[in-house]
Amino acid sequence: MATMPNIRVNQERLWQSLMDMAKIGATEKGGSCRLALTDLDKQGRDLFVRWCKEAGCTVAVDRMGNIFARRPGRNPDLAPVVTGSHLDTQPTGGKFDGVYGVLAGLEVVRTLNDHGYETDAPIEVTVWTNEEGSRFAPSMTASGVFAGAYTEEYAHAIADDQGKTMGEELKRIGYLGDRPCGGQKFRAFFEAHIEQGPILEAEKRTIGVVIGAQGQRWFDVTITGQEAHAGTTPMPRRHDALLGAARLVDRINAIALAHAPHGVSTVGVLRVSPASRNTIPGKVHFTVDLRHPGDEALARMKDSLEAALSAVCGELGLAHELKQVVHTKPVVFDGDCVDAVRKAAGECGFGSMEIVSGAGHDACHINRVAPTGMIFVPCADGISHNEVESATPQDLAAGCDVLLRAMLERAVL
Ligand code: HGY
Ligand code: MN
Ligand code: MN
Repeated sequence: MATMPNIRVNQERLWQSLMDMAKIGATEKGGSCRLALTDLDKQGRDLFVRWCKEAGCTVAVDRMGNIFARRPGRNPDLAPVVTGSHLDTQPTGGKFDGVYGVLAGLEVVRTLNDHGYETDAPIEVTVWTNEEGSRFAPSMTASGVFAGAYTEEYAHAIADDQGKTMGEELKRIGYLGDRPCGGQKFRAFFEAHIEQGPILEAEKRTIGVVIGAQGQRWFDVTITGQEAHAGTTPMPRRHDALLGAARLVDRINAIALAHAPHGVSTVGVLRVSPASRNTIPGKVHFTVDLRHPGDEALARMKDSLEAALSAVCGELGLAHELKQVVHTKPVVFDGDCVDAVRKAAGECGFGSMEIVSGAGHDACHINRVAPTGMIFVPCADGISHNEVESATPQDLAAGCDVLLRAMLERAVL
């Protein structure tokens, strides 16, 4: 390939775009709340599309609302080198989870424009719909459809707690595109993201060369007991669904500890009915998120969950229903893309280390259909999915410089 230009991104412009995007869905504690396919998600999307058009990109939207902003290259017949992430957030999310990967891609385009630098392959920046999986489960839905993990029909029919479906909401906010979701070839896909954990900060490294991501299994659990009077029902006669759920939450925590140091488990949602202070809870619904870098260990954790459900519900005379929502196997990213990230970090003079992602990312699905790599930068105290989530302008720019070089490695022949 031609010699790599020594161009660096504009740190202030990247930071300002992040702060401007953060004004949409800003929360009182300094975070972001733009749940997938809400009006606030639409506002964020519209701002991104406007910025891309101002940067000379053409913009396409597919049937899952994924956005593709394209900067032309010398040869339009070459498949694009693509980067991107997500704009939807957790309910108490931060300013950087997902957004950084999208706006780092835009900064790459803006920087190439500043220098009038023409690539051979086109460059594209994508926004993947519903990465978080908070309003609509599972997570990484639209990148999953793009990669063939889910059908469009399945994804369009996913409903939120109010019964609104993804298909209806895509149409309502004007992002039900006509391009089919999937089938487009990528020369390579890179995703920049904050680490969302404590490792890079603890090891004092600026760049995470992401070699893969751990597997995850999500479940919905329903425990059914018997509603009864809180005052008249003797303790031995009770079938208290919430007592069963409480014991299970502790057992689910113990399952992760039994698979230390890598196993993790979380009960994130728990709903009690009828939720009246003087009626013994008859029904409890809760979610389970199990993760492990090894798929066999993850399967054993699932087996332990099933055993705990039978044991606890048997003791208390409760019924239970376990539904697996998603099983995402551990991912190993493309060796050439990983090498491109490592090489770019070295050329930029940043300290780097290999790392396996604890979080799921759209890149995990795209890795099934295109050579894929990821770039991590540190976040303060490793905290994410929290309004205090923060990162430094310097680290964010460093990750973006590495992204630029890794992309040019594949876009310039
Ligand atoms: O759950 C995850 O790992 C990601 O934040 N959606
Ligand atoms: Mn994310
Ligand atoms: Mn997230």
